[in-house]
Amino acid sequence: LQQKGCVIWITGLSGSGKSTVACALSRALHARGKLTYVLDGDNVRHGLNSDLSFKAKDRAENIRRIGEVGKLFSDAGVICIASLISPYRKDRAACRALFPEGDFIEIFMDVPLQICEGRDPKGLYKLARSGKIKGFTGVDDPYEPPLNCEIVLKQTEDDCTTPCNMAEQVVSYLEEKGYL
Ligand code: GGZ
Repeated sequence: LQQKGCVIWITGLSGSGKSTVACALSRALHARGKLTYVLDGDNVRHGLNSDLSFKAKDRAENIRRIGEVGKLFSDAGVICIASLISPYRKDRAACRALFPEGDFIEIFMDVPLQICEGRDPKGLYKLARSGKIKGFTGVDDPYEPPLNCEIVLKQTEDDCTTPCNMAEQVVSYLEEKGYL
């Protein structure tokens, strides 16, 4: 097999830019001739995981299934990019445990809630604040940031880091680690 697979697991709040970075990263890797597949929480919830709610137990199952599917891709030599909120440390740790050392690369979108909420592309924070959505991550449901992840992609009010810049940071990491 020419390509070594892995899972790049992007965790962070709704609106933190996970899907955008996943997409930019996928393009950057294609440009280098690599096979990738993006598993996006929001998309997978329309199909494979359409039976799952946002209660803690169902979020855990969402993450478990995406981890298992990611492992199948990784075993096939594909670079799988999983982007989902995955708010609980123990669920992410359980996913990590499925992979050989080094093949689970956790990325934290370190973006303040205020920025995510300011973006609110689907108006979900607004609905959550007005009580129309219950158990929304960051509003009335917890988000546990990683304590020890491979990459932190930080965004603050006054910086102009783009999703492409962020994707390039990840590409450099993958080069360093021999995945490219
Ligand atoms: C968090 C929610 C919720 C609640 C709907 N909490 O930013 P989005 O809108 O487009 O993507 C979010 C998506 C979260 O799905 P995940 O599979 O990534 O979540 S988890 O890993 O926690 O299982 C958000 C939308 O669904 N959404 N209700 N209550 N996000």
